[in-house]
Amino acid sequence: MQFNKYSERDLQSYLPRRFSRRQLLKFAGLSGAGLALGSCGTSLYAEKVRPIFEPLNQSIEELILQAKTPVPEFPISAIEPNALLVNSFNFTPEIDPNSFKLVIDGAVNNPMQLSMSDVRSLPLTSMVIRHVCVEGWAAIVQWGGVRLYDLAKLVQPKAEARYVYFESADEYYESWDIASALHPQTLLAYQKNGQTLPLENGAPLRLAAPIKLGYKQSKWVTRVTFTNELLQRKGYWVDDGYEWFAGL
Ligand SMILES: Nc1nc2c(c(=O)[nH]1)N[C@H]1C(S)=C(S)[C@@H](COP(=O)(O)O)O[C@H]1N2
Ligand SMILES: [Mo]
Repeated sequence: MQFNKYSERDLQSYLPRRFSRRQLLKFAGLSGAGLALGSCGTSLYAEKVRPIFEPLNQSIEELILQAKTPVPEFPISAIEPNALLVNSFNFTPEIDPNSFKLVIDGAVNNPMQLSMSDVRSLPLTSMVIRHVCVEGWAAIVQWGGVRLYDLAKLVQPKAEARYVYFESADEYYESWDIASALHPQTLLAYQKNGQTLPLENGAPLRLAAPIKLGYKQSKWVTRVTFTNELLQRKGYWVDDGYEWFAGL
């Protein structure tokens, strides 16, 4: 990982401002219109991560600029290991992490399917934040995972993308405004309190962010879809009258 000695900003100045679609496909180890990001687990790390140093298009960068202020995090010592209550409204899906593929599609230039090893090869972001459930409980939790922002840099949302939909394996679904989804503390987490994310908390991938209420934080996310418009189906609880934005 030779990238570590440079900041992301430094690196951007070394790279062309825009890759052509063909170049991007080449960097991602893709050919033609294929979707899978390198099916062999040993394909070059550097080639895979390179596109995330590519800036997003300007109109989306401007949109998310306002949402970039980080929420203060807690020290590791503040973690409340037993306070996070499992809150699952449907069944608990069984997902084999070895065959699992996260689909990212919709209003993006490079739709992709990522295996968990693809996801783990991207930079790991860790944060200790408070999870707040409208049912009257909260918990300080450490989450580790990939920033949605970093995934967005891989798939390159189109300039007109405004919302992000999350589909879950238990038929739960949610939609977020793109600024909140691409906030630096919005993760697709695969670790909880320093350990592999347990199945009941949404393994292999769940949303985690300090800027939204608990019901926005979908567990067992299988598909992330960028859209230009908010669809009629907005969210599992939202469609029942709960607030859509649900900011903290
Ligand atoms: N797919 C899915 N995601 C979900 C839920 C669910 O039932 N299914 N419950 C939501 C609610 S209301 C809360 S508070 C959190 C709870 O996360 P936890 O079970 O890991 O504590 O998950 C949210 N995400
Ligand atoms: Mo909740």
